[in-house]
Amino acid sequence: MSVANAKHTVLDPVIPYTGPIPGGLHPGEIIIIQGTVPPEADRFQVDLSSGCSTKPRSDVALHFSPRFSDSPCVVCNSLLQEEWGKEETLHQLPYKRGAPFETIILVNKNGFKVAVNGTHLLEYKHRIPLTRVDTFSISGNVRVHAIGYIPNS
Ligand code: 9QG
Repeated sequence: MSVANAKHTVLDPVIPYTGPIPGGLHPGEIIIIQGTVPPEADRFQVDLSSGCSTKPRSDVALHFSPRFSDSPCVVCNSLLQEEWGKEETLHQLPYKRGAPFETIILVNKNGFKVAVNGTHLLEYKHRIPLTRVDTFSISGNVRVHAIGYIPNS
């Protein structure tokens, strides 16, 4: 699977980036993010949201946040009516400061599956119906070369 398979790609976006997910998200679809972590990175985050409002802030179905300082981890959560839910923290970090990465978010009926550099990392059960998710954002300490949307066959 690569961005070459993508139906829609966004190249070298300025960070922070927010844009529509073409056609919304359906089971079997994949979002690929190719980027590089800057050498001094503290954290970055990918958000799959319901709209792009900032005030009030849109609900976030998947907040995926790799953190590099102190105890490296990946935190996932959802934002509902401007309140964060319970964090799901994985004390494992496949990203490296200064290194390129490829992250794949696979959309399933029951949740999101995330793989980094070809290895499964985590699964996050849906807390917000997929039908509400239409916006992709990436922000924080990250450089992004390409975002690709691969439809379900
Ligand atoms: O810290 O944790 C995820 O549970 C919060 C952070 C928040 C999220 C949240 O401040 O930060 O990571 O989108 C946000 O508001 C980001 C930048 C308990």
